[in-house]
Amino acid sequence: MSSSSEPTIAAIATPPGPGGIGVIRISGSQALAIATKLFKPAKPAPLQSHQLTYGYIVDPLQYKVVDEVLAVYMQAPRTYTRDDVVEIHCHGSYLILQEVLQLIVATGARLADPGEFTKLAFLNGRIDLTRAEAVMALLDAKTSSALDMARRHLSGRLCSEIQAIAACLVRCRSTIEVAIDFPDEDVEIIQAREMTNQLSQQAITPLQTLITSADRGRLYREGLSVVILGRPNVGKSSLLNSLLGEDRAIVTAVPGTTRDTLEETLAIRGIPIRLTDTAGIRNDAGEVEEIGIQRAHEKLETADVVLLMVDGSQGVTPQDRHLATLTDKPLLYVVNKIDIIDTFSPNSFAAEFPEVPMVSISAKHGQGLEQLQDAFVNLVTDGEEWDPGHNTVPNIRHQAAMQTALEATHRVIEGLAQNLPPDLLAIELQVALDGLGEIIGLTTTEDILDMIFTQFCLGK
Ligand SMILES: Nc1nc2c(ncn2[C@@H]2O[C@H](COP(=O)(O)OP(=O)(O)OP(=O)(O)O)[C@@H](O)[C@H]2O)c(=O)[nH]1
Ligand SMILES: [Mg+2]
Repeated sequence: MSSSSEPTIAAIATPPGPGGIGVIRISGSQALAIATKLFKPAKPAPLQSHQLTYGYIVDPLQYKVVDEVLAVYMQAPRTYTRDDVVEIHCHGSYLILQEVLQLIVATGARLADPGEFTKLAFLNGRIDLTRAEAVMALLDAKTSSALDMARRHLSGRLCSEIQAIAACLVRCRSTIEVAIDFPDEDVEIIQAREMTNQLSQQAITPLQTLITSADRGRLYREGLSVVILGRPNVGKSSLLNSLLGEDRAIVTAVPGTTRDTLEETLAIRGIPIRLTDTAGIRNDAGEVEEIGIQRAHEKLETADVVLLMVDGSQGVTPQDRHLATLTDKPLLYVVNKIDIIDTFSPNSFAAEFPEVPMVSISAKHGQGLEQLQDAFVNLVTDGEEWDPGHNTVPNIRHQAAMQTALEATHRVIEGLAQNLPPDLLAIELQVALDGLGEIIGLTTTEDILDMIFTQFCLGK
């Protein structure tokens, strides 16, 4: 816990804009003293810890009631930061909140930096660094999968997995230190094979699983950019609309309807997607459409996956074949308008792009959309079953530190095989341990902490 010389900090903890309530949070040794000067309970009595009290915020210089509020004092250490905390629930008006915050600052608090409350929770030892990061991931989560991942970290799951790996490394290091201290012992202190097994099973394997999981997690957290590509009139905009479930893009029977790129976000089986509809690509387009086609080409550059659409009622044309050569991104081949084909024979289409997974749909009537989504997920996950709710998913920072730990552990195993002196093995083990320490915040530098916490929003 911070000493009384540490400043008491304050911030508005709710988002800007009108709302039912707006909460101001004060944390630090002066929190109660400041609140007592400004908050007047309706029934005069001292604030009781962890109890909500009804009253008023009164400007002490002007004897003016600024707002009718509820206040809660939470005595350290059972608080978010482990310091004394007071939260004042005002009316959710930005002007009122600003006024109250200014009074709090005039009474001795300092404005909190972004993420400073959570940073205190970390520095005061209430949560490890993975849990502090989970708070931000939780606030940031845009899909339920991202939320599941954040919840898992917040529950301390990643931290405990890392601690289990570290415990194995620490055990090995202790043995190695004995070998360093007693170099002349006859008995072989380091049982190389036994130690190699332990390191493989209890460090290498779990680290590899976590590192792979991080890649998958990024997919579910950050999502993919997907572009629908095709000749004019094949039904690209219709597909965008049916995936969105609303008439977002203009659809007409006139080729060249879409002249600009149009981007929308949605989720396919929990994967966030930025889906771009493009102008149909053809040679004899007018000036505006030509610019749209140029933009479509640009979009291809940044796409992660391309949905190559053809009009099934027209068969595959030379122009369709040309489009398939425009990109080297993973392709999903979408045969549209199967509702107006008398006898649809998938094989004749599948033969066109044999390497590319194919689905047949009717964008207009919503047929085949489930299969399209399945095929898409299959394509981007290499067909691997993966449930974001049941995997611990490190973020990119954790992943980099895990990679360091993994490589160092591999070097220990190589060193054991080559009978290297124990002090060299100890150094590598320490590198691995430092990597793990960085993840949970034991060996993290001030720069990295700053980088993490400044990404938070104010008041958190
Ligand atoms: N029968 C049938 N018609 C469809 C289907 N999908 C789209 N269409 C029709 O095909 C025409 C063109 O559809 P759009 O979605 O505008 O096609 P587009 O590829 O976006 O066309 P451009 O923007 O001109 O490149 C419209 O008349 C749609 O109603 C389908 O699955 N079946
Ligand atoms: Mg269109």
